[in-house]
Amino acid sequence: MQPRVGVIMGSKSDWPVMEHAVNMLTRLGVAYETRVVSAHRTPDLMFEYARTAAERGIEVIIAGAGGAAHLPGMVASQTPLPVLGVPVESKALKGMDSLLSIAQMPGGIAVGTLAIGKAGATNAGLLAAQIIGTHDADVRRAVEDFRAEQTRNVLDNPDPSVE
Ligand code: RP5
Repeated sequence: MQPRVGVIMGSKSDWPVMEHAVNMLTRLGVAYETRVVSAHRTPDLMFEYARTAAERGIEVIIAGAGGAAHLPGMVASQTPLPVLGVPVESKALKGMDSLLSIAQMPGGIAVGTLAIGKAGATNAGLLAAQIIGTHDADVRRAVEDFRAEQTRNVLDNPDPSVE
């Protein structure tokens, strides 16, 4: 299937977080590709990936990075596609560095910044599907079904002490 979401990350070490984005895309039936693309270790690859993503049929890019996390902003500067940034938790500063690096884009180049870590990666997958759902009824329905199921799960299990 033609990938519609590009899920990239600065290092293989980001995968345990970024796999949650992929899990959500899989659940919602959205085709994706995954790549390690580093802003500082493979800058040429990063530019090539960002510049060619749209013409390859990618519709949304999810970019995860930790520390001085310039990957999402640099990629956003080279593509008209929406870029969703996931701050990966860093050892030294617990991901606050990643969050601020990704969120504090100067006006003019947009990166949609999600929460630090697993929740952010999960929601990046969800938001990518919601963006695609604006023009794809099947994906929109999958998002609506997911949300309805989530609601049902809470309402069907009101007692927190019961497994
Ligand atoms: C960033 O540096 C990556 O996104 C990763 O979060 C962080 C550490 O990378 P490794 O040293 O674990 O490869 O580029």
